[in-house]
Order: sequence, then structure tokens, then C-alpha cells
Amino acid sequence: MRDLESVSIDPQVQFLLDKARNENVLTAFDRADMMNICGFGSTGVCCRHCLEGPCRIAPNGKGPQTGVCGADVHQIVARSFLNHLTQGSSGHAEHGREVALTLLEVAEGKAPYQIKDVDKLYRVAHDLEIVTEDLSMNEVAKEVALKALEDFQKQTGIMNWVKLRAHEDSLNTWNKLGITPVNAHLEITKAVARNAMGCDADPTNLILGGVTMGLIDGYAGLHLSTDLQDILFGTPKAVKAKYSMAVLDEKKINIAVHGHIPMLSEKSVEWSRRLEDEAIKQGATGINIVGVCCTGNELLMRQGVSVASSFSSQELVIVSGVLEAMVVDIQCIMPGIQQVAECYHTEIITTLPYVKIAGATHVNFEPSEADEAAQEIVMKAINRFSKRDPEKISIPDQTVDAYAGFSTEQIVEALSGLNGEDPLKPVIDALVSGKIRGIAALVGCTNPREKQDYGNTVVTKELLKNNVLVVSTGCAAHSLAKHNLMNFDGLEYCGEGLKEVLEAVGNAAGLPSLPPTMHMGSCVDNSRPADLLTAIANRLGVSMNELPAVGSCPETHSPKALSIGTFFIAHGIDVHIGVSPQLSGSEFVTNVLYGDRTDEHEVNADKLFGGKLIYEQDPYTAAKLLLERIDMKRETLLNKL
Ligand code: SF4
Ligand code: WCC
Ligand code: FE2
Repeated sequence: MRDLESVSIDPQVQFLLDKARNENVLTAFDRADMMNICGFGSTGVCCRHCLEGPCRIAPNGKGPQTGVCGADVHQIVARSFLNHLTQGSSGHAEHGREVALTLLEVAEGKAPYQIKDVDKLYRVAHDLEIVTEDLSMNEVAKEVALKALEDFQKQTGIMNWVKLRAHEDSLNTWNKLGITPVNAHLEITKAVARNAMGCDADPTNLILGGVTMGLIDGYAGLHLSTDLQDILFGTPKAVKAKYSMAVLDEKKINIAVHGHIPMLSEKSVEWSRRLEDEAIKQGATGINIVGVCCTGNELLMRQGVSVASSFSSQELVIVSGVLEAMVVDIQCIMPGIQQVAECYHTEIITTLPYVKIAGATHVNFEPSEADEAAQEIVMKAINRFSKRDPEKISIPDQTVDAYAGFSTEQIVEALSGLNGEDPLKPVIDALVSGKIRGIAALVGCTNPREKQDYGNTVVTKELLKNNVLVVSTGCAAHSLAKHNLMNFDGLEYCGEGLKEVLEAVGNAAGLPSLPPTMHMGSCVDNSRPADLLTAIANRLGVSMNELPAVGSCPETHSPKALSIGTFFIAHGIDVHIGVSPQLSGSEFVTNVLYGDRTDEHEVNADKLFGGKLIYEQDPYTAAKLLLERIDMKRETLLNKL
């Protein structure tokens, strides 16, 4: 087993992992060490698509070079890539659909939520070309929800959210290639169908099908979810919050909310306030909600709720011995939490009919019955308090402050402190003068196989040092926040030019500075960096693929990161991934995705879209490669302006 320092660079995670090991509790970090990586699967060459197989193609020309059906290694690898992308985008599309349905129920008076950002509702309605004059607010909300649901139903044309949010030049490229999505369900079904034995067997065509999945993720998932969540729960504004395992409070009833959709977690926060007296009756001083993964990010961005853990250390929150309940909705929930919870007093509560865990409690959550469900969940947690085992309690101390809540709207507002007429001008001037060399979105996850937070923080620090403006989302943002990259202490990592810009914008907004990196939210909020880049491209009158902008995902585990990454590549933004995307079995596929515009290889992403996938495990080398691409695009852009 790895020593503690090789598992995470976070001493609190090391501390709790040590505790888990001493108490003979197995967590993902140790399970990762026990699992031998399969040499076939890790290169994408194994196929289980039909009952003639499984088939696998050995590397170096040894053994059969096609499956029973005749599929060669390039077809097999391209299909497994498409498979990953389909899985990733369907998760986000389901997220978007759930939020759209909730908005519809709220508009019809059937679900107990308020529309918090009425301005955004009207802005989105206007951009969707809904005539609002004779409509009440709820009727407008209903029309917006129905437009969103059309993106899961219509049979011809272009998805509404693609028209709403895509940069025109990108859309033209997709139209020419015939890959623009019609509706999310149609495209996902088509992707599953084309991937079956006996269907699409052209690796290039399969990869293009994968790009459509990236667009489904980007529009039916990210943009649609962010827009409707902002309407329902409010568009985030700058907040100060706390990070690390130490946000758990021994004196309080601790409830972790984990997963992705904010409908349940927003209500859990509300009910934890309303049931405070019940907690006091049990001898606690109150109720403490802490976040895990993206539900944590959603609450952090809008309510300033503290965040305990990113993906890879989720089980260790339970190991503290003070967690009464972990309430989960969808995605990134390790089944292992139940086994760990059984070693402590924690109750795992699942909430959606299609995401249950054997052994866990299930409280069904429907937006229409949100109050009843949240009340029941919080009461369950309160009733667990007396079951704590004092022998097993141990919480690290020392929380870390972080500023979050940087929606695109909030960033533009901060910038308008410098130039009210033309808020983006200060960024553009800084880009042109070189004070800001480029823009990077540091996104994605943590992965129990990787040294937690290492890749995320090293890439970030290298980019900051080189004056790259860094925004962040997801569990990657968690890594940055814990290591002082979202508070003013982290400004020491910034190059002089960048620091000057951050301070100038911060000062205009009444702060000492902006933080070194800006937290833009959950994974579906990767729509926000996309929106920011779209606005900058439009302001400059250029395409997205001409911007010195990159994405980096150093520690991911999730197919969702692949589909989000593909969405950015479809715009011509280079994306780095630090964990193997399981493609190395096919030179053809890696050439298409990793190839450069100067390559002889006939067709590749860089030539088609102006951006490519960069797979590099070493974070220092990765930062260097990203800077090279930033510089290349900078030079072309500056010549053009
Ligand atoms: Fe084998 Fe072809 Fe079936 Fe895959 S689809 S398992 S390669 S026969
Ligand atoms: Ni988004 Fe990655 Fe976290 Fe899950 S919660 S682990 S996809 S970054
Ligand atoms: Fe997420």
C-alpha cells in the first residue's frame, strides 16, 4: 500500500486515511492499490459489445488483430471512446432534464421553490425569443421550461440551447461537419445504437459522433443546467467560505450532501435551519451541513456552505466519526460509502429512484414533495447523533478560507468597476499587453489512483507563475481552495502581470485583490468559463479557437470529464488530461485526438476545430505544453488584431 504522502498532499486526508487503516476500514485509496490495472482495458482494446466476444486485440501485432466480427483495433478503441463520451453526456443531460422539470413544476405552482433570479429568467426568455409582454412571471418560467424540454423531444432542427449559447463560428463548423445535435435523447440513443456490433465501423465517424456527445454535454447538460439553476436558486455572487475536512463540527449534527443536483441540497439547508431546535434537544449545538463533490460546489457558490471533500476522499468524511448522515443524489457517489458507513454510526441516504445503494436508507425525493423529504432526511440525521461512538471520533483542525461564487455575471460586474461602459476591455487590454498571457480553466476531479491535489495544484501554480488567468470548477476547485489558491495567501504564486490585474479588479470591487484563481462552480458550471470565453471572443470579433485559452483536467476519474473536454475541443480550445483516457491501443485514434495542425495525418481535431486533446501525466510538462499552445495562439491573435 502507498504511504500516506503518496496518496494525498493534504495532511488532513492523510490523517483520516491513517485512522481508517488503523481501524481496518478499507477506502478507495487502498482499494486502488489492491486492483491490478488490466493491460488491455487501459489501452481501450477490449470489446464487450456483443455476445460473440469479449474480444481483445493484443498490442505489437501478437495474436488476432480483429475481433470475431472483424472489428480492428481502431474501430474498437474509437467505440470505447464514444462509449465513455455517451456515458458522460447522458449524466449531464439527465441533470439538465431534472432541473427543467423542476422549473416547470415551480412555474405551475406544484413544487415549493421560488424563482430567485427573475432578471436572468427574463434574459433567457428574451434570448430564446419568447414573447413575454402579456405573460406573468410564472408563465414566462413555464415557457422557458418547455423550451428546455424541447431539447429532449424535437425531431428536426437544432437544439434551442445550442442556438442560445454557441458561438456562431463554432456552430458553423459543426453544421458543416453534420454533427450539430437535434435533441439530447435522440443523439444519446443514436450514439448507443451506432456503437453496437454491426453498425458504425469508421473510426473517424465514431469520433465525430463523440463530438456530438460533447455538444450534448455542453448544451443539454452544462448550459441548460446552469441557466435554469441560476433562475431557480440565484446566480452566484462572490462568497467567502471554508474548506477541508476540518469543517466538520464535533458539537453539531453533521450532514454531508453529496452528488450533483441542487434541488435536494438547497432544501436540506433550509430544513437544517428550521429543525435547529430538534438538534439542540438531542444535545447538539446545531446542524452543520457540509458539501462533497458538486452538490457541495452548488451550495458553496450560492449559500457559502463549507466544503469537506472532493471525490477521492469522500469516504474519509465518514471516518471522522462525527458524520450523522450522508445524503446523496446522482453521480460520483462511490458505492463504498455504505461499507464504510457500516463501520461507524453514519446513515447513508439515497434519494433518487434510479440511484440506490444496497444497505442504504432510501428517502424518495420528488421536487413536488421536497419539503417532506428534506424534513425526513434532516430528522434521520438528528436521530443518529446519540449513536456516535466517542472512541471513534477524530477530526482534523484548521479550515482554509476560500472565495468562491464567480459566475460570469459576477466577474463582469467586478470588471465593470474598472470600465462600466465596456467591462471586458480591462481583460482584453491585459491579454494584448501580455500582463495576462492566456486563460485556463482548471477543471475535473480527483482520482484515488492519483496523488490527491498534486496534479491540480502543480499545473495551476505553473500557469499562475506564467501569468495565466486561472478559473476553476468541480473537484479540481476543491484541490485549489484547500491549498490556498482561492485566498489572498496564494497571490504569491502569481506572476507580476497577473497579480497587477487581479489587484486592480479586486480594488475596484472594494477588495484587496481578486483571489489567485476564481471558483466558477460545479462541473455543469463549466458552462461559465465557456460563456466567459464566448463573450471575450465576441468582443474581439474572433472565433473561440483563436483565443489563447486552454482547459486542464489533471486528476480526473470520470467519463464526464471526457465529454466536457470534448465540448471544449469542439470549440477549438485545447484540453489537457493527466489521467490515461484509455486510447493508446490505436494510433489512428490518438492521431485524430492528439495530432497537431502541422501533422501530415489527414484529419485531426486540431485541423477540424482548432484545438486538441493533450494527454500528459506529468503536471510540469503539461503546463509547459499548455503554455506553448497559448503562445502559439497569442501570436496569431495579436497579428490579427
Ligand atoms: Fe468481439 Fe466484435 Fe462483438 Fe466486440 S462487437 S465483442 S469485437 S465480435
Ligand atoms: Ni465533478 Fe469529477 Fe468531482 Fe465528480 S463531482 S469527481 S465529475 S469534479
Ligand atoms: Fe460534478
